[in-house]
Amino acid sequence: MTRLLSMAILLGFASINAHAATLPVAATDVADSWDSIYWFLVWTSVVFFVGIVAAMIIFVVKYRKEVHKKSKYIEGHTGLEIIWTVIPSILLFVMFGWGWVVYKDMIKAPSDAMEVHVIGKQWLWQFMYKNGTSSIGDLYVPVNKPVKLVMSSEDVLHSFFVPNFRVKSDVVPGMYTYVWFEAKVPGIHQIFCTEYCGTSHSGMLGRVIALKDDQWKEWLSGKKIDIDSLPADPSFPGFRANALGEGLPTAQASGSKGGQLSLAEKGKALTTAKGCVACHSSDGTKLVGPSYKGIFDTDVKLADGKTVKIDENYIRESIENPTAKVVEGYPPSMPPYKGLLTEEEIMAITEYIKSLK
Ligand code: HEC
Ligand SMILES: [Cu+2]
Repeated sequence: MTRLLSMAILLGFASINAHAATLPVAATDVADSWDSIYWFLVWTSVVFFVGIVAAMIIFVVKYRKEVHKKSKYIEGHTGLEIIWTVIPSILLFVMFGWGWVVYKDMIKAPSDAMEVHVIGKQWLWQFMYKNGTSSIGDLYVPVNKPVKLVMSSEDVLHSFFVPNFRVKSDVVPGMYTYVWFEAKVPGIHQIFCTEYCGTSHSGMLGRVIALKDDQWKEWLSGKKIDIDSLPADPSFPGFRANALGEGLPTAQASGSKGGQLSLAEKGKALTTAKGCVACHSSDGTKLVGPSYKGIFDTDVKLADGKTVKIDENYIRESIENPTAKVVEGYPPSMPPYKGLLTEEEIMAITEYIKSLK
């Protein structure tokens, strides 16, 4: 019997060790925090598992039928009841509180975070940087700088996941979701799509290329970086950028070509091309509609008396479905642009409005 028990325990430890070997590199501070919680949960479970199974086996042997024909009837035991209520409650509160604190860290991007726009589509990741550069499959970021991703999908539900960073978020058509991280390990980090999104879902791979600051700036200004010379992601050595990526216009900056418009400049051009300028000014002047100037990140009063914060999702909704939230003092006369602008165009216009401080 003891042999069986020790074998079970050994097996338990063996599987835990095997798991430790497969936890991906922790390349952000949040990853370290999640790992601590993870190990706390694992070891709490091990202690309870071993304790409960051991007690069970001991009782089965000690109180077997040959020794105790009839069990004693126990009325209740206040001390025991308090113990088995208080200890698990404390443990649950610790798990909840600790998880909550780390979750808040993971969700709330620092205000100085560098923004990159992400579009998920069947079956690749497209990244758009403020200066107008874009890349497919590979996301270039500087190390030791907070980076905030503003993400949307052009078709179906996707989910953006970087295991080494321990951050993940669904990427949803028709709205923006966010993820932020601060990479502290330079090199390649695998990106997965973790929401089944069709035939080639498993090929919807990508890589975060975390570069030292000066190298990152070089890349942004158009210099080619030899990614293949960087060491492969040690956590996912078998994976590549994008199984379908060959033949795609890959991921290099074009900043040096000159004449490249920044994302905000593209947005500005679009507001002319799409006729927005007929009703909206960029200098604070009231036309048919409110001016774009300085509206981002402020509160706006609506015709129905409610107040909402102007963020990316509000701007998107105002463009695609203007009557959903009508600004106080203005007629609901803006035509809906749903389906008339691509995901990229909406992002560029949003960047333009954000840039008008
Ligand atoms: C025919 C005039 C007209 C055109 C064209 C127009 N809008 Fe509007 N827009 C308005 C009016 C009026 C409002 C205020 C009422 C409302 O919220 O619907 C508004 C509201 C907005 C808001 C919310 C502003 C705030 O302060 O809360 C945004 C953002 C916006 N429009 C963007 C655009 C963009 C981008 C385009 C072009 C693709 C565009 N609009 C084209 C008339 C127009
Ligand atoms: Cu996907």
